[in-house]
Amino acid sequence: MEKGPPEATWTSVELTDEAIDFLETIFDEFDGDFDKVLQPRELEELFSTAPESPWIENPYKDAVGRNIFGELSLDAFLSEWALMTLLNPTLSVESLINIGYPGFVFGPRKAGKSALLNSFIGRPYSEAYNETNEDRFAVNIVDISRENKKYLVLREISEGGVTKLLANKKSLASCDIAIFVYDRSDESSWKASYELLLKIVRHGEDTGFQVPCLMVAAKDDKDSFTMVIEEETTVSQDMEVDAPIPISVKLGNFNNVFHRIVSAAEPPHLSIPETEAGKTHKPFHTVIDRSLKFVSAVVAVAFVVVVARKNVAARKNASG
Ligand SMILES: Nc1nc2c(ncn2[C@@H]2O[C@H](COP(=O)(O)OP(=O)(O)O)[C@@H](O)[C@H]2O)c(=O)[nH]1
Ligand SMILES: [Mg+2]
Repeated sequence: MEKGPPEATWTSVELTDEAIDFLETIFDEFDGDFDKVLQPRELEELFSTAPESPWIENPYKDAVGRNIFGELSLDAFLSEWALMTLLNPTLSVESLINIGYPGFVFGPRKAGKSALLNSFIGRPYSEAYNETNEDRFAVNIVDISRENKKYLVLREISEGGVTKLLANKKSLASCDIAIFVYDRSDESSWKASYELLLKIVRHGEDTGFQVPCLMVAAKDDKDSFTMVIEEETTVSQDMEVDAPIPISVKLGNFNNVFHRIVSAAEPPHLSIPETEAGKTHKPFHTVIDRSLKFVSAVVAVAFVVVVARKNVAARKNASG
């Protein structure tokens, strides 16, 4: 079979600005002394949550240029990802997954999803409502402890986007944590968010791709609707999901929400809710261990391909 140049296979995948930023953010974050190169020690730290650094052996060890101290520039760093993508896409995806957790943010219109994503990347709060019309990602680092940093990739899913998402049986395979946001002052927002939670939990029970879930009670600065606490308690008890986390982006009260999101995403998964039907239908629960291995065909592959393409562009520039 005739094989085209590797570039030909890479260019078929769409890339996003968020994806490009992702690996650059990683590089900068682990470049602790800001010298624009990653020392072997910094690289080791970067992969400290992976089973082992994927680049300590050949073909990766000698594949890219390093300076005399064995340090990697950003270009070399991106080139290693590109090579890994080419030679071993599975390893590439797994390596990316090991340093990040993808989470989906569900909730009805105006619940406060975008406000949550914006605050995650340090954007100021805005009173004005801007509808989110397309896929929106927000990526940042969450410090669990000094040694344990995790990349959390939040993806806002509009209420209308849920049906499309769930049309694919494996859509939740690329999700480590599902977050359900609602406006605590608005009963219909709460009801809609609860319906979404049920939908996702049922989908998980039907497909085997079960996801830990967290509920976020947004706009805690406003008066809650009367029944909210009672209903929240009932639901969290019935579904065996943690009590909703109250936050107010407006007042800057986050109640440790990002930390709690990452903790819930990390195995072992203690926050997987169950419907009544699910409880009586055990097999799915026991068989499927949604470990990180499955995760993120969508997000991670996008990232990987970005690097590959960036590298192609860089090489073209260099040779042209
Ligand atoms: N009072 C108050 N309003 C908020 C808060 N967070 C978001 N909002 C407002 O609620 C509206 C909808 O927020 P947005 O995040 O865009 O909702 P989304 O549709 O779920 O993405 C906007 O006008 C925000 O200013 C909050 O913590 N307190
Ligand atoms: Mg939005």
